[in-house]
Amino acid sequence: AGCGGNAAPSGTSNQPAAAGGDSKPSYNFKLAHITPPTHTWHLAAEKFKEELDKRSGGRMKLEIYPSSQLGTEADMVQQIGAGSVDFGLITAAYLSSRSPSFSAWFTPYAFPDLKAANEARHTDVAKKILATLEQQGLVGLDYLFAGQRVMLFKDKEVLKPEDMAGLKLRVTPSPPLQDFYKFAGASTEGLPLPEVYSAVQTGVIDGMDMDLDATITNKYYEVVKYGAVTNHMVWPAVAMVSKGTFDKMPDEDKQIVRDAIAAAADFSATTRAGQEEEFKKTLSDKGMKIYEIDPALFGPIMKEFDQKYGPTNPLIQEFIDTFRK
Ligand code: 3HB
Repeated sequence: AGCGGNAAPSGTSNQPAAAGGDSKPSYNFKLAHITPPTHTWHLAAEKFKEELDKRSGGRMKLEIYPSSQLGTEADMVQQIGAGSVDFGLITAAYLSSRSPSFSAWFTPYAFPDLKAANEARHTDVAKKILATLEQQGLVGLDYLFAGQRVMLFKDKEVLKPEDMAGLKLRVTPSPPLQDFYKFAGASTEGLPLPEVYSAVQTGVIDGMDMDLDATITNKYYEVVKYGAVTNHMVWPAVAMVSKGTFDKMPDEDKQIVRDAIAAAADFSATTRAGQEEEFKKTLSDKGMKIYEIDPALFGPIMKEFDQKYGPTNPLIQEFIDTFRK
């Protein structure tokens, strides 16, 4: 669907290569994601590649397909389910429309900072949410974070939630993200990342939900004036592997994959946490006004989120109970 198929080298990548004697299998894996090669997640994918190579003594090779080369996230998940692509870094936002418990990650203001979100990877509830992918032929391995969510406005300085009333804002097509802005009185446009730049440039939208990472890598600073660094939600990618690929691997190799992705996830969150001030400065230098909004002003919206989403799903309720202080 949509990706045109064989951008990939010939042969299925998910078969352990036949090995003579009792030597261990070797692998040529493929990994796909939607972000450009400058984005934190791509750097994490490269780290994963290095770790796989090192930890397997050269038996595990990885080819990375960034920038939606293999299609939309829907296309990628389909390919991973079928086993023609082995690994994906897929936004939790997209997954929330296939497996509702992923909405839990968009509990507004659940974490004080990225470090706390990264530590939440290891909790029972985070692991149970990953496990819901199993029914779809996918094995959820781990979470990789980019920066938290911020708000960009083309030409209105929004200082409180009420200022968003009547604005048309791009919000990624995921129910909890859409609701957050609807609770504030904005109208939302469910555009995926590649369509956002021209929509704001031409005035189809007045602003967007974004993170500092993509604001820089996708050059939104060219077309918006105001950036409210609210950090109101985290932004995880889910590292997943095809169940077909994984089930065929010996336990020792599965563990190598798990350890390599955990190293990449730690690398990603730690690197990104250290870039917050630098990213804000980059955007100020590009001419944007960068400012903050007091989280307390979003108190009623947090309450509305918890009341609407908690009762829909036991894992979302468990997540809220675990992290909402
Ligand atoms: C998004 O806002 O849709 C998005 C942002 C990222 C990475 C992927 C998608 O930093």
